[in-house]
Parts: sequence; C-alpha cells; structure tokens
Amino acid sequence: MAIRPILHYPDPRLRTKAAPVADVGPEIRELIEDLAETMYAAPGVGLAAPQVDVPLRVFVVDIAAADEPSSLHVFVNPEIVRREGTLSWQEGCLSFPTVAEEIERAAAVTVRARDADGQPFELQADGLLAVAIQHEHDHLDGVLMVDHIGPLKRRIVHRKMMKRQRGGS
Ligand code: GNR
Ligand code: NI
Repeated sequence: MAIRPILHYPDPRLRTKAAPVADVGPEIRELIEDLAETMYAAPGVGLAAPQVDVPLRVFVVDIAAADEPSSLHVFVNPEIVRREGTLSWQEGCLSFPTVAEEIERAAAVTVRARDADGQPFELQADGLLAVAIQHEHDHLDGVLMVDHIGPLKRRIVHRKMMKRQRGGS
C-alpha cells in the first residue's frame, strides 16, 4: 500500500474524462488500496482515481466520523441511475486545499457500480454520502467543484489556487 500524491487545481489532468475499468484485477485492487490509504491520510471523505493521476472510473468514499468504525465504499465503473430532490452542502475537495463552497446537488441518489471483487451492487444514499458520491462521480468526468458555483466565486477560487501554486504549497 502507498500514499499517492494528490493533483491540485488547475492541473489539466483533473479535467480528463476517465475510462471504464475493463477487469477488476490485482492492479485495480492495488489502486483501490492506495486510494483508501491516501484518503484516510489526507484525511478526506472520498477520493477519485483521477485525483492521483489514474484516468480510470474508480473512487472510494468513507463518511464515518472519527469516533465511528470506518466504512469504506468502493465504486468501480459507477453509474448514478437515479437522482431525487436537491440539497445544498458546504463541500471541500482535496484538489482545492483550503477551499470550501456551498454546492447544490441531488438530495438522494441511487448508484450502480462494481466493488473491489468486481461484483455488481446498487446503493441508495442521501445526506453526506449522496453528496460525496456525486462529488467523486464528477471527478471521473473531469468536473470539479468550481463548475458548480457562480462566475464570481469561481474567479475568486481560481485566483486563490493560482496564488497558492505560485507559493509552491
Ligand atoms: O474530503 C472531502 N470532503 C468533502 C466534503 C463535502 C463534500 C465532498 C467532499 S469530498 C472531499 C474529498 C475529495 O476531494 N474527493 O474528491
Ligand atoms: Ni474532490
């Protein structure tokens, strides 16, 4: 297992549309382990493969609080098949350190995916789990937090990230 470096906005690799996984084999299982280890170390509630420079349709999510047992969800080739209602949540992103923005999403989703054993499953989620699934699913299509906020806020976030990049952090 290894912690992999996380790409930061405006790295163009975050804009790549990720390709489906053909087969959940040893390489994909290693990627899943590394995604989980990197997410827990950050710490974050989710992490998508494109954020660690792997353009494949894989992400992990764990929304358990610090005092709860961990509950890792693995999604390979996920499809959001149902979206219901709307909710607004203050989101962060490991590719936008120090940024937090209120973003509107579906309040509940149904997602179909394969797990780390390649087995298909379907999951219904609401609250933070639904938010995290939509946030991670966006990363697979090169869609980022800033694409969901207004032009003024987007400009502020863009400038902040450019300044941060110049500072080398
Ligand atoms: O750690 C994260 N926290 C978070 C909080 C609210 C909504 C979404 C997220 S996902 C983010 C980790 C990340 O960047 N995943 O891509
Ligand atoms: Ni993110």
